[in-house]
Amino acid sequence: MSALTATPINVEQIRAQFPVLHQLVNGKPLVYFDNAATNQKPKRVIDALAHYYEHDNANIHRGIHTLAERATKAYEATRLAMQAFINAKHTEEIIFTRGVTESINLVAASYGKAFLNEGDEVIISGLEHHSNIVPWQLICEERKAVIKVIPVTDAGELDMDAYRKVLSSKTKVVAVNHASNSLGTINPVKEIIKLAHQSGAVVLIDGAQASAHLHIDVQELDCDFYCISSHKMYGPTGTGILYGKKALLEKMPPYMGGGEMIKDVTFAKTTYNDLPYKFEAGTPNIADVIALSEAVAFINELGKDTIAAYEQELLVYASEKLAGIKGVRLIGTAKEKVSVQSFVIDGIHHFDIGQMLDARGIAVRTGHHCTQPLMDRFGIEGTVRASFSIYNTKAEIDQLAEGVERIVNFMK
Ligand code: C6P
Repeated sequence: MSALTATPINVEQIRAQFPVLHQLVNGKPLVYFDNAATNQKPKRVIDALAHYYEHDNANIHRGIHTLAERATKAYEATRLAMQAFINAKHTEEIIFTRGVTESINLVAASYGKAFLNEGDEVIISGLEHHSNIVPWQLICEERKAVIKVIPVTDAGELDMDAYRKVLSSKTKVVAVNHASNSLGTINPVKEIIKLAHQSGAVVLIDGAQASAHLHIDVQELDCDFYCISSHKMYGPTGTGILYGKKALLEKMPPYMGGGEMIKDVTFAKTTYNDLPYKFEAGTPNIADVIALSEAVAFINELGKDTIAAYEQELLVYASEKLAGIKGVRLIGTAKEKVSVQSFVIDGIHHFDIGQMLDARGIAVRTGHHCTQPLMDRFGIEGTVRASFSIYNTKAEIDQLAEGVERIVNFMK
């Protein structure tokens, strides 16, 4: 794991900003370790939602009245904030979507329709979430293109030699995640992108598990598309972005038709709006987009290095504690990881472990985590997954370890 230098954090001060953390669950103080599914929201994000509905609620880009102008300005301010967050070159490269799932579907459907042909190949990896598998299956079936998969090693890393071998002039798209939701593996995306470009393919990066933890610089990465969900980076659910290189987005056909994405409509012919509006049909999720600005500010004020350094400390502590419990087998032991640790206990079903932990107020995710092919790769049905955030503590990890140990002893 990488050594990071960062300012020490005051975790109690951070926890104080998250109202949801201060409650009892099943009579015990909540320990929230399901951050990879969705992380919790600081009060400033919740306040921004309420403020919008109490003061500014109006449709955007349409009205000339004051409220409409205020709402439009705040909505577009988030576009600028997201542009800076990922260092995109042009503002119109930021398209608001419902999140990563919709962003990937948009690219697969639109880019795929325009540029995939019979016999072309799309490379994904064995670490992908279903959201980065199924949209490609849908379009490949339609366009008679073929999916190829980069295999995963026992540690949960991508087999880069196999990737080099599978790349060819037939490869048109490479779509991989920046970090795995089930195992936490950080993928060598810069290298993946460079190799894909040498073969003439475009690259989509699923950044669902990266945006709250890792620096993202789309110009430095040189990726063609990058997808983010707001709710995994302290923002509201139901929104996120697709970043796409302007030159590519301009060539792609619209994904959805409706208001806002048009210039002129007649029954004979419709002309489409400029970027980014060409891909933003209908009234968007205005309030949530506006509140996302506050999530970006929260992350920026703490600093990604500080967040990553603290979360790495938690990850190492948790992995060592869990590995020390008799019967616990860690799944996902890559060298570079975000703060996610999956494990299984042979002979005890992951659902039972999850339920027993919940009885102690500890929230973890259990199951296949929408990565069934990855579970098949490890010959398991699912795992227990604990994922850590900036507001978690080592004392909470001690409670998790104690809970797991008791479950092991109880079920013996
Ligand atoms: N993973 C998890 O518990 P949406 O639902 O569109 O915001 O994100 C989908 C998605 C895509 N890629 C990766 C790598 C993801 O982790 C997720 C969401 C959650 O792991 C819910 S299944």
